[in-house]
Amino acid sequence: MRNLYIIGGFLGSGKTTMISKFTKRLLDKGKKVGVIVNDFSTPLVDERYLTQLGAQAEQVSGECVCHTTAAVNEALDKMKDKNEIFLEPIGTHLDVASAILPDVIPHAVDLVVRPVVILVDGKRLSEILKKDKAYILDFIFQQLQSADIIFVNKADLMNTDDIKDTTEFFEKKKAQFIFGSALNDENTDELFELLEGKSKWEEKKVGKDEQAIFTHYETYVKLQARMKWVNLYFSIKADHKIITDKIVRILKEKLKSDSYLGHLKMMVISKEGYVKLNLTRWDEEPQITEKVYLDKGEWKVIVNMRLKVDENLIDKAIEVLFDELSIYEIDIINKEVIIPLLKWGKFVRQE
Ligand SMILES: Nc1nc2c(ncn2[C@@H]2O[C@H](COP(=O)(O)OP(=O)(O)OP(=O)(O)O)[C@@H](O)[C@H]2O)c(=O)[nH]1
Ligand SMILES: [Mg+2]
Repeated sequence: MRNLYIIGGFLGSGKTTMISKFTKRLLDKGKKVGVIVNDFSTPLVDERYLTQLGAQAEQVSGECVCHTTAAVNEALDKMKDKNEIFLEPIGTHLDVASAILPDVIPHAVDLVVRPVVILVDGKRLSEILKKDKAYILDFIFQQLQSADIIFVNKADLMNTDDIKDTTEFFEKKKAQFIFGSALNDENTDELFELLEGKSKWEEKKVGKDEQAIFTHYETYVKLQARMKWVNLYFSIKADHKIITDKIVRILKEKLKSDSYLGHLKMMVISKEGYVKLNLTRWDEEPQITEKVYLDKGEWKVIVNMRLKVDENLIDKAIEVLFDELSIYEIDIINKEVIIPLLKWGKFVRQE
């Protein structure tokens, strides 16, 4: 039997961090780990990072997994030899379990579906509850429909007021929830133990006669259309510290005042190592994971960014960025701005 763990949650809520922690534990126990990552385009920082850790990563790209169960089943077929399989849906997924499990369970009969975890960035939720970000709150509601377990992540960043506000929020929803921190391993042991149980979705014995449902189109469209997706991919000969500093500084400078950041992810990779950098709020310090043996050399740089912003502003920011980087030997492989829209139940790219 193979275990399937769905780890969902909004952009930057900590899905990849949580999956990487569990991946390391399971690899240490000699298990074979696979991860299905999902986003609109490639290459993906999350995929590269999880691969570096020793997991087999399969990408489902082009749309949310909640729209493309066939691609999920294909990815599962490629992981027949894996004991433990994680599925990380795109951060703007909706009710992912009800959207895919009725198709996945009859297809992959050797899978045990473990409790579906939906992560919520507790700090972001507290901020949203204070400000008027109803469209994101609507989205988080829909994501929580899938949850067997809600993990209120980033508890280390939350003050007493934040804890109080979010507790009231979840109590009103009559949802089961745990506070903790994927980064600092707070309550992750507890979560790991809970994952030994079975999902309510499996117990429902969903089968072929029950069609996968995809609800709340309007909420989905509204948020997808607002959160633009920016993908940059280039190679550059320079000091990796200079590259990462410049990229974050320029993007922050140009976008901070007129955008809402979902997540900025960056990975710079050479033959000798990598640097991964994440930012989920413009006013926080970037979180950096490093495994670098050499300071200089040629680096492949991947930037994945999701944010609510005017398109012209992104174009300008990218122009300035490449202008400043042009003093180094730089080869731009790909740059794209995607505005995911939903049309007749499918995403279309707006050119
Ligand atoms: N302070 C703090 N930061 C955390 C915690 N968990 C994750 N992070 C940070 O949050 C950022 C986003 O984490 P990811 O794991 O990449 O989030 P994600 O949900 O996979 O993001 P997307 O794939 O873009 O939707 C990273 O900088 C993490 O280091 C936590 O418990 N506390
Ligand atoms: Mg991720």
